[in-house]
Amino acid sequence: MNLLYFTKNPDIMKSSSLFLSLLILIMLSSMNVYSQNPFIRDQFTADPSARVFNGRVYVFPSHDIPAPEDFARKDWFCMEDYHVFSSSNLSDWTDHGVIVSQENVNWVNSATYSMWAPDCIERNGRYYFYFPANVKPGSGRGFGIGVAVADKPEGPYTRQPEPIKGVVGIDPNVFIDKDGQAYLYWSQGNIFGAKLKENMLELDSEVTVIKEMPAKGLKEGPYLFERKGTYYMTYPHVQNRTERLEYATGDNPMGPFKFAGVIMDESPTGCWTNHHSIIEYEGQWYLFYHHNDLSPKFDKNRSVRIDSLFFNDDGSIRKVIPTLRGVGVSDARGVIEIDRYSSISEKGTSTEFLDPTDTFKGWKLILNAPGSWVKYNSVDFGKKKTGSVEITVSSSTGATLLLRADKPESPVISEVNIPAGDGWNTVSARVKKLKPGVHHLLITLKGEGEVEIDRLSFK
Ligand code: FUB
Repeated sequence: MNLLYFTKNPDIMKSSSLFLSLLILIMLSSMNVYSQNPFIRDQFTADPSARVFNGRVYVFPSHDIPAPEDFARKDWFCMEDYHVFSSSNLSDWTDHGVIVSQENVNWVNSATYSMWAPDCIERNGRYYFYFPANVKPGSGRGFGIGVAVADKPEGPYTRQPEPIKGVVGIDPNVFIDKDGQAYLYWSQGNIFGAKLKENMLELDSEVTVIKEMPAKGLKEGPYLFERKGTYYMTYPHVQNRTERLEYATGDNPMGPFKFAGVIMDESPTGCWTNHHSIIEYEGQWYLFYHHNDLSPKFDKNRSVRIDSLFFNDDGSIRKVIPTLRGVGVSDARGVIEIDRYSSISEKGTSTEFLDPTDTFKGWKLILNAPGSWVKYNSVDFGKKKTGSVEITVSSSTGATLLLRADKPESPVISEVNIPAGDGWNTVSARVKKLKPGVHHLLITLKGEGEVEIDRLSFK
């Protein structure tokens, strides 16, 4: 296409700006817009390190990939680069692309695909991204921790030529205390810590084993934060079979820390690792963690999640129960993935992948017992009247769905009659007597039948 001609002809300029707006619209609508768990669904992501920078939440996860031909360990973690994601509402996420790749770090042994859990922190307007990886053969043993520096959270990042001296291990975590002293924590079976120099690139103290933590069982993935003068050292720990998230508290960033409790239990479905971070954003605390939602048969292909976290009055952390619904408010005019529900009836409700050969296509929800129901919390119906609902469904028997707002005893706002048929159809129905604002949505199967629901949206 001759771009010069295109931009000089006024008629074409008009249509090109229309074309551009359309393109932007298409790009926006194909963005990963999810306020449910997992919140990134076009790639595997793990070990989410969340940070609040300039009023936005940035997530620096590691990036699991299926093992390529040249990687012999098909049953192991395989990670070659890092993306960064950001959001201002925890519902709409932007992928800023790859910020560091094993191919462009001199000291990394790229045959090992070992770009494991990273972290990032801001100091004096610069962003320091810490990442572990296997060092090249002959230049030392095992994992080193490197740093890449940028002027913006989304990069571009400049890699330091060598990993940090004196550090052998994985899972870097950085904390800057109120007095400006920075600390680096990492793990290798146990949790280690040291002070960092002002330049954020070198250690400024001896390496210490963090004490007074549970003595037995693997501990990794440290994440330290401070709240009301208490330092919370949080970490995944294998107490029984797999990792659960625990925490210990102390009066000093280097401890000693006293075991204080469990933040999240072991995965009920057996995902061996968990790895997390904790932030406060706009007055609410959140736990970022991972699970193998998109790869239930292989727990080295994981996906990042968010749930709200609460403190008790004495500063202890309430256990977080993992949810599919996640956090954030869903726009009623957007796509509501009802299979990421808040709660379901005991009987007659299940979820399945839409296409088991391509899990990235997502899930469907199935209702197949009279009265079976699904509840989806926090849908924003806006300020205007809601007139109709469009629901993408499949039902070989035909079925009727009743939609209600907030409570099971609330009046029906829509009755959706789904004719019997093959494959997916979009069915519309009128919505009545629904007050504007944010509501929980309840969908109940009326009478007999079976229906599969992919998604819905209001108008
Ligand atoms: O993602 C690879 C490793 O698995 C991380 O470094 C650990 O924390 C565990 O999540």
